[in-house]
Amino acid sequence: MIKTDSEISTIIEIEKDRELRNIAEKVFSEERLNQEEGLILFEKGALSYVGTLANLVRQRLHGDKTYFNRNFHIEPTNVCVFSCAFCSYSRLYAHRDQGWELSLQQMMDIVKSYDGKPVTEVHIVGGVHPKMNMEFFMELLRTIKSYRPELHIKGFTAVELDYMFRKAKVSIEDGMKKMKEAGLDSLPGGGAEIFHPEIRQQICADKVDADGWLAIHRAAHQLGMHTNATMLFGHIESYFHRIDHMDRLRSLQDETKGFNTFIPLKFRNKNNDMSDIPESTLIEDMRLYAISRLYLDNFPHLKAYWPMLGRKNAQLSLSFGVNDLDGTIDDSTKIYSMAGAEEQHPAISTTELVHLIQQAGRKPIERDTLYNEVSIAE
Ligand code: V47
Ligand code: SF4
Repeated sequence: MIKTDSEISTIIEIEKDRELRNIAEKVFSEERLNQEEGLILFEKGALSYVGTLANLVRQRLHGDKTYFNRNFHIEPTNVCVFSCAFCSYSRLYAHRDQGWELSLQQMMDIVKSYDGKPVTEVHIVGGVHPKMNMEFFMELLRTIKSYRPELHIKGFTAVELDYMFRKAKVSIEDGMKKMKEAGLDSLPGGGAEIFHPEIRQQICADKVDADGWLAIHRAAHQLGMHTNATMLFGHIESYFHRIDHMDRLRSLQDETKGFNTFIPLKFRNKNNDMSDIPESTLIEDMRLYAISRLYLDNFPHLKAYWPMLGRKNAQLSLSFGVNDLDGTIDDSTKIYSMAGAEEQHPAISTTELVHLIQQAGRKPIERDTLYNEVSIAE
């Protein structure tokens, strides 16, 4: 239900903390929050307070609309040259016998298994395999496009692309151009983790750094492609590192306007080198969604990735600023189940996703990757 201006004024007035009241006034009058204010929200903002404000912003941007799409994943390999401490999924090249490597034919068999099904997007993401080079992936892109031209290909994190471009000795700009020409439509948001070097050095020191990640997304935006951005939260980062991360994204978005969606990813602690770190609480998770909705004022969409968060918590996040529940992924996406996510067999039917959204009092809208409405589910 939309709150009236006077109801919101009341919420502000009963807050005793002057700094929090000032922030609410700014949100109310659509003014941008600065880094200090973002930190204040993390340090002092009660869930109910930040949630009410975030819900106001979500309502202003999207009304009752909550989006989902129909997609499927291809994970070409889990062999990876990198060894991120939080990763439960990858196998080093030396242990590749314990992992998987799909051939072009096997990946096309996955695409063909969706013949006649109304999917609009394929999301391609995996480990960074030293032998799967740019040529190999351009061939995959061309083959998918010639088989099913209307299927949107969202593929390859900035980490995968950075490695491919370096190996092929092409500049970021030329590499992106070539991938686009081969059929790549947009980039997923993975690989961002936490940008600040104090944390990045500890959790994923050997892969592309913040500037490299941002440069790849900038190059994609300059070619007219849209991309997403993630943040891996709830491990060793502090509130300061979260705000720093979001601030770097907000600055690039001011420059290019190429980001569609921000996707916070809750750190899951099973089967990885950070298993001793307890997972964040549901209250902290919801506060993070709300504060990111307030801080990232130039990001149109905020997505809860339900295979990682669990479907019930994803449903709850719709009251804390989230307006997108990702897709009806009906394959076995392994990166999350291996890290201990609630959803061990991530499959959800469109009917179930529509119900989840309706139960939260919202209007489910099927979208394509670029948020064009496909149909309005009743
Ligand atoms: O970058 C790895 C994360 C990401 C763990 O753009 C983990 O639409 C939690 O980015 N606990 C890759 N997270 C996936 C990704 C993504 C997912 C869904 C939609 C989109 C999109 C992008 O997975 C990695 C990393 O941050 N991850 N291990 C873990 N233990
Ligand atoms: Fe490799 Fe990605 Fe896992 Fe890091 S998170 S080890 S880059 S698969």
